[in-house]
Amino acid sequence: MSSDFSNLRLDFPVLDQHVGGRPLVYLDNAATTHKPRAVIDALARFYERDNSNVHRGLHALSMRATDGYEAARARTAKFLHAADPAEIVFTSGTTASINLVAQGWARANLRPGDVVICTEMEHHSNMVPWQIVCEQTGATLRYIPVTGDDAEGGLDLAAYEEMLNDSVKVVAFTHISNTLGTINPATEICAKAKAAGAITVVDGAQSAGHENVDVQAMGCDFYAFSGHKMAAPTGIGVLYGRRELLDSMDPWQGGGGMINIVNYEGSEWKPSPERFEAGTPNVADAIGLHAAMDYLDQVSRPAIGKHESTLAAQAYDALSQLPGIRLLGPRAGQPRAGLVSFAFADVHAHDVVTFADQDGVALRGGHHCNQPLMKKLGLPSTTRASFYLYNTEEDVAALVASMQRILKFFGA
Ligand code: 7TS
Repeated sequence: MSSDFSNLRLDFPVLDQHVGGRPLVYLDNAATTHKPRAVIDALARFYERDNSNVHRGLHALSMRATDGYEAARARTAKFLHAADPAEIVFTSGTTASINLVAQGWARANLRPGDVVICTEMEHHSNMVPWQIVCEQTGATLRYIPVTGDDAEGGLDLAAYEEMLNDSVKVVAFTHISNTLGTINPATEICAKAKAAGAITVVDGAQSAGHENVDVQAMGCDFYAFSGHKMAAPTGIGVLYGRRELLDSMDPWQGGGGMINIVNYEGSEWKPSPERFEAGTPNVADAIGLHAAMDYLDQVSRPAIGKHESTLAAQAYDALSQLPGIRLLGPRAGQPRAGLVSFAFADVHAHDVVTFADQDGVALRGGHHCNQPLMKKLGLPSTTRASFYLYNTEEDVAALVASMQRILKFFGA
């Protein structure tokens, strides 16, 4: 286990470049993270030696590809402390995983009068699928409010408790907010939902690669995440589902690989997880995900979370000194994940991001797929700096210097 973060940058080839004549300072990790050499090598090895379709051939390459794909599933179960690899469904990402629950479980189980609860801080990926399925079934969608003028109070858990009753069938919430940096009390939220008889769907897009996740200790029914936000390739994601629930669900998509028997009259499904993986799966990227999990655990996920939270807290403190700045999410000294979201009174986030790019600092500006929350907070957009294991205190200093230059330029 290594907790020396100063050299980890060297493991990421893409970071070895200049932007705007300066060494790249990549602070857009909540959108996507970079890939270490170990992951790039695992992908290249697969395509150079083992490339084949899975579960279909009895030839050597197909067997190797199948073994690699299933080993990735077993590794993912271990990564999440799931009881059984059959509880791991590979998808294309968090969005696909949540849609699978909405269309696979909720569409079949919701009735008019039922209630789905999500929160005001959800990414559109954990909001729109519930809007769609509520429209389809006649169920009602309610939101746990976010408190504080700058959303500094997080979720209103007292309001959540008041919302819970027999009609609530699903509670879907993000573990870590991609817009605020808030860390939600997932175990507590799941326990309360379970006591009310609702299933829980946790959006783990911003948590899976940043802290130890134990789905059994958390007590969730479903947990979704994307590989690309945790050092793995794009195009691969995971849905963890409790076996009993997955086995109760009909497939969402039909095709090859998910059936036991097909007749002209009808078909019989395989059990989970194959039931939910119609068509040729993303074998190479599952193998890349496996390599990413090994890499992250070699560094140590709790240490990664601590490192990036420390950098975010430093950024929060330094940025709060700047004139006309409004910082969102937890206040200084409160627990915060590895990102900071802020807005200047007189400079639009798109200008901030464009100017920062000239300094080699990559940021995200916009609504972060959280339009309703932005509207509630009275902001068109924010600028967001999000950290990962390869970022350093020097990156925080570069961010702050760039923001100072921009404010000066705009005479703010
Ligand atoms: N949920 C959360 C909390 C997210 O942050 C994101 C992506 C998603 C779901 C969707 O993940 P996908 O891999 O299926 O697209 N968040 C962001 C972001 O903050 N900036 O770009 C993408």
